[in-house]
Amino acid sequence: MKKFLDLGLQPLANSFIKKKNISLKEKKFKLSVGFNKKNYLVSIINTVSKEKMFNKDYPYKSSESKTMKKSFKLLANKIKKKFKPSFTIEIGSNDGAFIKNFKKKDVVGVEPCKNLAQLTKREKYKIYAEYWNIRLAKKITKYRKADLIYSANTLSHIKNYNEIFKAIKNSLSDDGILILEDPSLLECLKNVAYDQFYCEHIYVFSTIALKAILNNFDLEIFNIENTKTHGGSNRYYIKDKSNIKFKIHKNVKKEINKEIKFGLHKFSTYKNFGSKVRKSKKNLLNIFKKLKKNNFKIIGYGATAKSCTVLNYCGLGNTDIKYFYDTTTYKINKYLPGSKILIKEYKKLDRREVDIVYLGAWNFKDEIFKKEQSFIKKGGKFITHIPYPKII
Ligand code: JHZ
Repeated sequence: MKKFLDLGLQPLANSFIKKKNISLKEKKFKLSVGFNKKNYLVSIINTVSKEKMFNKDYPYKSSESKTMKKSFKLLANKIKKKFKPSFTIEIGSNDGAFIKNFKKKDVVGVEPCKNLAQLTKREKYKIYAEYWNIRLAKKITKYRKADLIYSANTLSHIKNYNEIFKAIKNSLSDDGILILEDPSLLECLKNVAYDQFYCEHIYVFSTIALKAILNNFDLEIFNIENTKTHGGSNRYYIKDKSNIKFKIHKNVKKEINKEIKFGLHKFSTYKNFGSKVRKSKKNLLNIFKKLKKNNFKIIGYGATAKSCTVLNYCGLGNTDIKYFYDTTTYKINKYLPGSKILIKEYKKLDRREVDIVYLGAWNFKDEIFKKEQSFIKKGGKFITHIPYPKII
């Protein structure tokens, strides 16, 4: 593994601080990112144990955004129509945003964050509040194998992918398929979205890396869709090599060619990305410096895990951004890790109170701009660092 990016010392991205703990010393971890030239995998170098990150206090809920809820619903309907699965497993079911679109008897969820698992269990869905592994997979599929395994934004969080894919392979029926969805490394590099790297995101996958890993399990990608979610993701349709029901779509080759053309197989591409990230930091800090000189009132929008990386890497704090708005109940009245910026309950942006807003949730820019039309019409502005720092 060859390092190409050093993002400094970072707290756990979702460890929001309670007021009573604000003066306690936070645990911080080295965050650097490397490239494995054997299988093209990009991953963070020092990982934190899963128990520290995914436990009963996990704050992130997929249903918090209209865009996500809608996209899960559309996908579930498409899958039901196209593949007609009689038994579906979701790995990382979060608060149920995806599985709630299925009949209770046809689906089970796996969600180790007990607070989230509880939300879906309450609605009588079958949820295993455990980490996905071979033992659990055997338990779930003892009487029937899965026609479909779905997992979005989860496998990139799990260090031991060998165990994960073995468990998946053992759980699929003969014609069964796996659908994976995770941020695209190509989009991450194109957008200089270095904030896709934080403690939880152990991997940001490329197609070429995933292909190399899947090959070890006789699994293969048979189709790929590029989606807009989370700043540009790929949805991979995967099957066992022995499964001849599905032909390999030309999209797969197309995506691989795009990645090779961009240079995702070469270390020099990542080195170049590293320089772009350092430049991005410098330019973002310059923007804040200028705005502060003019006494503009700046707040943040969306206390994302991603913003934890940006704020801590750039050294931005509560003298730069007064507070953040976020709709997630669990985050409200807590402080962002590291930067210690207060998170307030969301209310519509008011031009009389705010001049400029840092987009922590830049991936929901369209949804947010739609919601904040009146602020924008009255001259309110946003700061984003994607694809380069600017005021919009
Ligand atoms: P969002 C999380 O990352 C963590 P984050 C995790 N590791 C992962 O992989 C991705 O999700 C998928 C708020 N918001 O989705 C809600 C508003 O306040 O970009 C959320 O707190 N108002 C599992 O945290 C945050 O922004 C709004 O109008 O980087 C969005 O977080 C909208 C749209 C969102 O993921």
